[in-house]
Amino acid sequence: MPEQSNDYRVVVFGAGGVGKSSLVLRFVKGTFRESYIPTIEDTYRQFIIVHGLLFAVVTLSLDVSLLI
Ligand SMILES: Nc1nc2c(ncn2[C@@H]2O[C@H](COP(=O)(O)OP(=O)(O)OP(=O)(O)O)[C@@H](O)[C@H]2O)c(=O)[nH]1
Ligand SMILES: [Mg+2]
Repeated sequence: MPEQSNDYRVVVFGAGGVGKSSLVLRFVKGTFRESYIPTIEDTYRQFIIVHGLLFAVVTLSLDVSLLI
C-alpha cells in the first residue's frame, strides 16, 4: 500500500481584485495588506495540525492571463 501523503494543494480561483491573495496571506501569515498589487504568480506553503496530524498545505495562485 502506498504511503499516505499529508501534502495538499489548494488553488484559488476568482476575478481580479476580489481578495484571493488577501485570503491566502491571512491564512499563511496572519496579515492584511491595504494596497492592491495584482498577482503574477505566488506559491505558499503552510503546515497545520488537525486532530494531532501534521498537514502541509501548498497554495498556488496564478494570473490566468499568463495561461491563455
Ligand atoms: N475592505 C476589504 N478590502 C479587501 C478585502 N479583501 C481584499 N481587500 C482589498 O482588495 C484589494 C485586492 O485584494 P487582493 O487580495 O490583492 O485581490 P486578488 O484577488 O488577489 O487580485 P489579483 O491577484 O489581481 O487577481 C486589496 O487592496 C485588498 O486590500 C476585504 O475583505 N475587505
Ligand atoms: Mg492576487
